[in-house]
Amino acid sequence: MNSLSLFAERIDTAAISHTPIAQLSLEQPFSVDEAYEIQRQSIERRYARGETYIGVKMGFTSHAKMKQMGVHDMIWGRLTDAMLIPSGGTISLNNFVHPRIEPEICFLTSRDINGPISFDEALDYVQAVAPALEVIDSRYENFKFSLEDVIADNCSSSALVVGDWQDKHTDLSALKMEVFFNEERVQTGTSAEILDHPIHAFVAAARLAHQYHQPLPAGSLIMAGAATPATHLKPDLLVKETVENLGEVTVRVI
Ligand code: OOG
Ligand code: MG
Repeated sequence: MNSLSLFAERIDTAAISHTPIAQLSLEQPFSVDEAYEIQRQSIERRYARGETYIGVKMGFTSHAKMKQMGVHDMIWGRLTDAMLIPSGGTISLNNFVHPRIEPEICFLTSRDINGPISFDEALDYVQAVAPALEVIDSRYENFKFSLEDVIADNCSSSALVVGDWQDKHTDLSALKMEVFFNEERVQTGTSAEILDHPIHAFVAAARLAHQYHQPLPAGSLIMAGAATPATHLKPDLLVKETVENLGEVTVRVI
């Protein structure tokens, strides 16, 4: 096994045992491309256990997130069926290390995407759009990482909750997005924070997936990235996200 596969195994073990590890890049530096290879191999291990691909997520598509985490480049990660929680479902903090939650918008693709697409073409590839919550959970101690570390860690992906699908023609340019913990508002933002328009995140996902040879078949979910900083989860919460004109999505935390 080379060091990239060893790192993939360590990230995977940290994720399934909910046990944080030291930053891999401090042990041995690696490039962004090598980080994506570690990510790919760590997700292959999940596929080998029976999980299946459902789509991809974008990260650091808003200044709020980049500022919160001190990282300044867009990243993308892979989503599997084991991460998908039904809206209104429940998650247990026992299955995470130090999870945080963030408000997102999710796209469902209507056709295979086989290469870069433009902003104007993007809607042709969208079937529907939905409000979504992402639960991120870094496998690194203290949620601290470099750009390469977080990419290797599948961009902290751990769970997502997607609401009801809505009309893809909904104007997504400036929708109010809010997160509530037991009816108390904890985050407010707008979809404009996501690269000025969430469709730009969809376009970026098409470009990056192509660059890293990740197919995007019809029916893929594409998470556009958070509009606000992420908020730490705690037990006994009903978390709700509302997105203007798209409705709401909830998850219970025990
Ligand atoms: C990395 C994941 C970033 C987003 O929506 O910006 C992300 C992290 O913050 O741990 O999912
Ligand atoms: Mg996110």
